[in-house]
Amino acid sequence: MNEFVAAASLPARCSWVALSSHRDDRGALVAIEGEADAPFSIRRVYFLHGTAPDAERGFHAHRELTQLAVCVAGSCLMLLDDGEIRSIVRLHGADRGLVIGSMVWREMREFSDDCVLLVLASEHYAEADYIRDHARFLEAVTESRQ
Ligand code: T46
Repeated sequence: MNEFVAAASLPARCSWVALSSHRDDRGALVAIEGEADAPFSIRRVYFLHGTAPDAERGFHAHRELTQLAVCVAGSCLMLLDDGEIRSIVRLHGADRGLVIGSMVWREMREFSDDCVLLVLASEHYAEADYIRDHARFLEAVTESRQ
């Protein structure tokens, strides 16, 4: 993945969210509230961990789902593609989240050994919401613009 990392422009329906870290001499605490930090009501939480450094994940878009991804430990790269803008961003730091809206293709690579990627989701898990074929994704994006 040799494309520009931390591209200036994100695809539509994607944005960074700054998360407040409550730090004192005991350490740090980061809270994420639905309909505030996350721009949706949180219906599901999952996290990726123990990912092999050469593993590639994602390779899909969601028809309806919006998510907020926070790399609470380590780092990984995420490619985002809305059919018009294609960006690669590095996720790292528990004080910054990435909102990934509907109809955004994502691919994840270059997980650090210690990477823990926390994801808050707007809906329960539904395989029917996934588009796992990139050509079909581009067709659906084109149709939605007509
Ligand atoms: C996404 C990226 C960032 C469940 O049973 N429940 C769940 O909530 C999820 C997310 C997954 N699963 C099962 C389905 C598969 O058997 O866990 C297995 C791995 O899921 P998947 O191959 O979709 O994992 P990733 O890392 O490719 O994608 C995941 C999310 O599925 C996806 O929504 O945006 O992380």
